[in-house]
Amino acid sequence: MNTNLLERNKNNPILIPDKSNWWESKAAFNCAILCYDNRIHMLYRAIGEYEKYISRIGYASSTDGISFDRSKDAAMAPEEEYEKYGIEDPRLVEIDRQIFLSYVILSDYVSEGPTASTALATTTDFKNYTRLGIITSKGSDNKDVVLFPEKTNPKLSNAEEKGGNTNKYLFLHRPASWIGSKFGVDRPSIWLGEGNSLTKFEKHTLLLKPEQEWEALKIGAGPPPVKTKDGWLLIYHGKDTQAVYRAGAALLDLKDPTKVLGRTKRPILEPLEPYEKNGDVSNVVFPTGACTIDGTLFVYYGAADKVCCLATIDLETLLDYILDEKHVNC
Ligand code: BMA
Repeated sequence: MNTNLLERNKNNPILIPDKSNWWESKAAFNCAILCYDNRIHMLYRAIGEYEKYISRIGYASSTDGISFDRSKDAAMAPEEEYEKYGIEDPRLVEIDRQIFLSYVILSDYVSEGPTASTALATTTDFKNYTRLGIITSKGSDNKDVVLFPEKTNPKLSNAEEKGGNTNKYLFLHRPASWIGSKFGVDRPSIWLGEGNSLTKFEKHTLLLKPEQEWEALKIGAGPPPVKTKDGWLLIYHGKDTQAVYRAGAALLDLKDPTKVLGRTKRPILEPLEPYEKNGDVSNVVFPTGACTIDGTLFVYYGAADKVCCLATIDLETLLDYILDEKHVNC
């Protein structure tokens, strides 16, 4: 396996639990990233107790993408009734100069094996957050939801709407209950949804399903797709039968993101380092944030559900690799 395609930052982990701050004293992981107004903003999942395992969201920011200054208070804590079992795994995106975060909410305590839904919020200052409600369909047990940073008109809309502004909001999601013959897939897969509003996605296309052994149980989107000259770059995770989480990458057509241009057969990152192999959930690399700085792709990931880490790669190199992999597949 080519597990060293991404290069780990030598300062890893770049963010660890803060024992002096109760709400993030046990774990600080799975961070969202957004480059916005010359700063790199981070929202991360934080745990302060293991009894109920209720997640909150912390905020930190940086000028170099490596050293982060964190805020003392949680950026978001459960407030709404639907958030009462915790708010997890934020993903940040900017659409038309507006900042949005999607985040996971649960139907019960973690110990009870809850189902998941995904909610949306917006902020202008990373201090105040306006809740926009739940955006996944009822009963779909749905997480790993990421919004595209631009409205687009995928081919699947063309037949229906001709003329006018037909651009749609797009998101990727992973409805765990959408399996069986009706859905054409036997394991939780990544779907592309489109909608006229950010809170209602109506039309869905199956995009990627588990194919390799390292993806055997399920796959899910990582950070929101990154726009590149060759297509939308998607970093995603796969879980295998031994519960190991690894990262892979795919490239989607810019104009019609339902079209997959290439996909890595082998993981581009897998648990190797002690901070990835041992933690609250061992053997996990879980990418949730990305940004490009001077041609280098920064991929942020949670390691072992404990800490936040960074790995980088020259963007061109990764794009070439994904397209090469595709050729190998042919
Ligand atoms: C997923 C999510 C992530 C977590 C990962 C590994 O289902 O719950 O928050 O990092 O499992 O435990």
